[in-house]
Amino acid sequence: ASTRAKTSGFDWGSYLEKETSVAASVTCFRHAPLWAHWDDIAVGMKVETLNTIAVLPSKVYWIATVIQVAGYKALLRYEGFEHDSSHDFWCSLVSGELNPIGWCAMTSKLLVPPEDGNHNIPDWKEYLMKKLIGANTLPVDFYAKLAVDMKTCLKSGMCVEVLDPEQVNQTRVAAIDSITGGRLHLVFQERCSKDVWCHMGSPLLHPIGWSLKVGHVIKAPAFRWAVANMMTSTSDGADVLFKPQRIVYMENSFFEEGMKLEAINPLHPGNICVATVMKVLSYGYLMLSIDPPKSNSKLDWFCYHASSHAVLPINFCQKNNIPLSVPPGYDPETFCWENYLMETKSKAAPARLMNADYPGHRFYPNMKLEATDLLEPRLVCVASVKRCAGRLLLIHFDGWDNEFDQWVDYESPDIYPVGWCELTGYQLQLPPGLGELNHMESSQGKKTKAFV
Ligand code: MLZ
Repeated sequence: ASTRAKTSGFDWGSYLEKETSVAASVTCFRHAPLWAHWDDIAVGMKVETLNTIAVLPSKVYWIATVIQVAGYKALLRYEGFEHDSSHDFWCSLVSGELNPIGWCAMTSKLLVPPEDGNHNIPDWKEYLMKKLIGANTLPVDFYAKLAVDMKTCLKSGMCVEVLDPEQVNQTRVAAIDSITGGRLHLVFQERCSKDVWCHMGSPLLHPIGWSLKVGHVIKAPAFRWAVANMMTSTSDGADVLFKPQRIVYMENSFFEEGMKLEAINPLHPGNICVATVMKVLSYGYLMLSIDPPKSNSKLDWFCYHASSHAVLPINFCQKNNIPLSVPPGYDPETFCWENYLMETKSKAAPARLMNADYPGHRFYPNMKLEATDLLEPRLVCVASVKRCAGRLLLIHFDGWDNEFDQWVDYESPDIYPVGWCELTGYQLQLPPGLGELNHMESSQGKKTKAFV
C-alpha cells in the first residue's frame, strides 16, 4: 500500500506489513485518547477524505472505506476500487484528514471520483447510494471528544514528588517543565544528573506531601515542601489529579517485614527477582529489597504499592515459565522456594495479598505498540508484545537485544497504541537500523547493551 502523507519519515503501515504483525487496539489502552469511544471505529466504516489521485487544480474529495485498523492508523481504499488495492493508503484516524460522510456537503467541498480507477461504473450517484446504505461513518463529535481527551489539568510550573532518578529509595520535588500527550517532563530545582519523563498516571509520580504522608524518604528539607506546597495550591491543587491507590486493609493480616516474594527489578525491569519486604509504610506502600536483603544500607530499597503488578507471589515465575533472577550463589535451574524459605528462616508473603485482579485484556504476542523505555523514560519506542503472563506483558523493543525487554502491567500508562506519538507530537524512537530516513531494507544486527 502507498502512503500519502510522509510526515514523520516512519510509516507504521508499511512497517506492520513488512513485519506481518498487527497493532494492539486503542481499546487496550485505558489512558489513551478516545479509548472509551474506539468501539465506534471499525473496518467497513466510510469517510470523506482528500482525493489524491485526482489531477485537478483545486482540492477535491472522495469517499473511502476503512479496510484495516492498526492503533490510531487505518488502511483506506477509495470507493469504486472494489478489490483493487493498488491505491490503498494509510492514514491516521485522529489527524483530522478523515471526515464523516456528509462533511463535503456541509462545508461545500466537491466530491469527485478518482480518475484512475476505471471500474466500469456508469452511474456514480447510484453506485454510491448503494454503497452508503447502512454504512457506518465517523461520529460527528469524534474530534470534539478527541480534544476533550487530550486536555489535562496539569500545567507547567506545578510541583510534584517523583522517584529520584539518582537514588531509588527516595523521592524528590520536581517541577513540570512541559506536558506532551499526558507525559510530563520534570526538572529538579537542584542539580540532578537526569531529568525525569513520565506519564501523569505513572506510579512513580505523587502529589506534594505524599512522602511525608506514607513515610517514604524524600530528598528535600521541610522548607522545600512548604515552598512547593504554596506553588501547587496557587495552581488548582494538582493532587486531585492523582488517582487514589487501591484501598488495602492493613489490619489483621498484611505484608510483614522479612516476608519474601517475587518482584520486578525496578533497575532492570526485564528481571523478576527474589525480594524481601524491608518495611511496611502507610497506605499499603512497601519498601522492598532484592535478595540478599541489605539491611545495613537502605540505598537499594525501593517502593511498590501492595497492589502493584510488580509485586508477585512466590513461584509466579515457575508457574509462568519465566526465568527467576535468584540471589548470588543460587542456581536458577535448581532454586526451590521451599528450601530457600527454610534456609533464610523466613515466610512467603501470602499470595492473597497481591493484586491478582485480571479481568482479561486483548494483548497477544507479536502485537505492535509504542512503549516507553522505563530505563530511559524520555524514549517512546517502536515495540512488540513478546509474552503475556497474567496481568504482565513482556515488551520487546524492535531492533534491540532481548536484554532490553521489560515487564509492564497491561494497564501501564507507559504503553501506547500505534500512532500515539504522531497524534501527540512526541518523538517516536525507530528500531535501530531503520534510521531517520526509514530505510526499511538496511536492517543491521540487533543493538546490544554495549551501546549504552
Ligand atoms: N544509550 C542507550 C539507549 C538505549 C535505548 C534503548 N531503548 C530500547 C544505547 O544507545 O544503547
